[in-house]
Amino acid sequence: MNSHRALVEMAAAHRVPAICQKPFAPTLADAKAMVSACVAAGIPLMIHENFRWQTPIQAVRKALDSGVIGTPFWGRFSFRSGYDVFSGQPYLAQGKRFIIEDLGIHTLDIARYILGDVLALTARTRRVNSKINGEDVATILLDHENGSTSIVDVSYATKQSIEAFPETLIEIDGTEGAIRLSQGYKLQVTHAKGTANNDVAPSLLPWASRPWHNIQESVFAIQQHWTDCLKAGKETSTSGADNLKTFALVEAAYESAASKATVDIGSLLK
Ligand code: 89V
Repeated sequence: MNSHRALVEMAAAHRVPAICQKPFAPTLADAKAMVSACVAAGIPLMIHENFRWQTPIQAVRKALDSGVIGTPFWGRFSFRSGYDVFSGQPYLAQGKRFIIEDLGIHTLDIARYILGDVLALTARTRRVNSKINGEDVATILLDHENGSTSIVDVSYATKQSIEAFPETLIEIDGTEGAIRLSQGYKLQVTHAKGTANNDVAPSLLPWASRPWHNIQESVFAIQQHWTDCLKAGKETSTSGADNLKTFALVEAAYESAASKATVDIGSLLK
């Protein structure tokens, strides 16, 4: 993350389109500077925020866009796991910040992707695992611009009979029905005419392996989107400008957890 600004600015100086891994940058000020550098150079910048490209997340968005549940007024975006993420990525145990910065960033992005941009955020965090430095549990309340309220809850300290890693579970309530994405990639959509149940499992690409195939397929999908947008001259779904709004939620969550106050997102993005 510490290298991102220098590398993106180097790409901008050479007018080379850039993909930057999440988290965007060490600070929101760096991220804003990176967006400005790319705008000034006239090059596209995409943040590699791949979770919204997962097959089950795309299916939830499609169900909501179809209008069958009416206007959404409440949502929950949940990632609760006891998976030993530290054996593959030992650096995750070392940082002062952990779950919001590494994983919650994805969940917050999904909340924005499904229910739209956020006006205000309130967060609580804690560390359950004493062997790591950062927080491994976070509960975040979001006030969306469209008037809906959602909860983003993430945990790496949750031990259940079925380990759901790396699934994001989603509940959306609307004026005419409800959407439930539950463990095992099961999508249930209830509306005035009844209930539809669908399997929205990701495919296992030839080079992929379980349980990571969901994420691996989304990496393929975001790269495909990048090349499609480059060819068509279109802005990517997770452009630098878009991802500033997700990154602001990460910064706001740490600020709110520390101060116990609700953070106004608009003032962070000015
Ligand atoms: O997205 C990531 O960078 C990963 C994981 C999905 C495990 O959070 O760290």
